[in-house]
Amino acid sequence: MNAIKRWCCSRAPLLVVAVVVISGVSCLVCARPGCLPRAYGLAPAADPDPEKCWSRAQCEGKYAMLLHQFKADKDAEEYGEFKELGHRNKKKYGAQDNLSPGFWVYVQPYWYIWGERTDRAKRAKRSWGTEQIIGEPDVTVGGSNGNAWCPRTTDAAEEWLLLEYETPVKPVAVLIHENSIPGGVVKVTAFKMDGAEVELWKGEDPTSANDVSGVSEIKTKTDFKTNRIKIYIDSKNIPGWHEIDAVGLRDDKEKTHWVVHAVASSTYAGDEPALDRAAEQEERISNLEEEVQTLRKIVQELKKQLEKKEK
Ligand SMILES: [Ca+2]
Repeated sequence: MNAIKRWCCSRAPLLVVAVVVISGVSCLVCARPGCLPRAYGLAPAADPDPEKCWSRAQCEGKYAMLLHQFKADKDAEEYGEFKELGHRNKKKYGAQDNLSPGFWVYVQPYWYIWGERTDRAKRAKRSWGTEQIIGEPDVTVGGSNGNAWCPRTTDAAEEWLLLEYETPVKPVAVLIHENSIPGGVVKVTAFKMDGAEVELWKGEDPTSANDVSGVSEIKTKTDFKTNRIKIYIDSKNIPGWHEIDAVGLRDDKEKTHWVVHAVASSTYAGDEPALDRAAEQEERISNLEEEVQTLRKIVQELKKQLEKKEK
């Protein structure tokens, strides 16, 4: 035992020096300090750039209107660093609840659930549908207009709009064009590129409920990029059919961006169309593929057991 202690004590300073040198050394390939210890499992891996993950998760523009994004580091063990899973209708997944049906894509360490496939035929615009909020304002006179979004009921439910913009920017203002019964907006949030929802503003709508119409300019200071904004409307407590024509996002270079995709809590145009047939078939095929893979594993396992018995 004493011999072991002597050996260890004589080499301990050398070991300490080695660990310090390795943990501080820059990798010869990527020149990042600490890369070498991570490669040997001595330090946790840094998360990849969330904006790059988001960009990859769109699958070269195939998917749009991000409904949910959440972290699931351990799923890399099953799916690797990238997996396009297809359409799924899972309301719950791990700690996540109330998930909407959509197209699932995994880019380590995030799951993305997209609401739309851009290669599908676009349906005709419905008056007061969510799609009426897309693009620049096109209601020129205050008052109810089918070129604006309107919720299903006057005052029966809390309403919200989730709006997607083409490019992530640092916003300095959100411009809400309220063409009929304004005054209902009570909160505006933005989603960071890692999926976190951040409150930008909360309070009384700058446009009065007594006005015919107006543009509520919500000024904000953010130190992060976003391409998704959520607007909350206190429809229950502020009576009337609130209509919104368009929502601009002014960036830190004073350029205003307009909505490219949108979903809402409800719409006066009626229910959102049921899952289209192509998505239904895609989901059935994906489920069958998973079942076939599971059956293959079971058959292989049974074969092995049989071979053992025959020997
Ligand atoms: Ca409009």
